[in-house]
Amino acid sequence: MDAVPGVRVAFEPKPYEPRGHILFGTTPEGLLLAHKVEAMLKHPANRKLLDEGHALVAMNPEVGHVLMGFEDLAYAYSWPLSEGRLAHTHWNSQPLGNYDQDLNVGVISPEQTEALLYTLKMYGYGGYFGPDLNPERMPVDVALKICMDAIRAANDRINDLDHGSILFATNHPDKARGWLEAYLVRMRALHPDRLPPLPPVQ
Ligand SMILES: [Mn+2]
Repeated sequence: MDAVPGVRVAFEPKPYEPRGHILFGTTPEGLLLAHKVEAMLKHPANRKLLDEGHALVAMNPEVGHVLMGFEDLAYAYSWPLSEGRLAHTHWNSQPLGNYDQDLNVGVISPEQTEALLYTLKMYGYGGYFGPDLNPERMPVDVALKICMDAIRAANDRINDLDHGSILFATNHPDKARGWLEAYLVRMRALHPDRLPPLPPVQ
């Protein structure tokens, strides 16, 4: 990086496959690598950018890789966000562990997709959403359209939530026991009016 100063790089950890264990395979390890590499940079142009608070080693976590490593999706992305190191995002879905499946967004654990989107929203993430797919039994263009639709639909669900009440319930659990869980059940229901009404918090 000192040979070509001023270029920001993004690191995408993957815990294993094809190797049994890959160095810096998890999100926290990727952040440790970022700090170690930046501490080694000497070129004045790089030092100036670092002194101004820019991150030069950023990250591009992939949903599937994060879940291969049994990390919690929303928490995993929140750390690079908190350090201004989320340069890009790779989207797909994946069971915990297993091989790198690159399934379409939201095929597995769609609520995890929404939890991640909520975290990105709270940090004001304005970067790219890169589908990283290996579609099964369908052409690539069909898979891409489905994934972009899945992200748009999940984002709509997130944006429609009652954020004031969610923050109140999160900050005052003693005054909102079970409220958030019951609320999210209703917000995911096709016909919430068929469920018993949920009293508002406060
Ligand atoms: Mn990827």
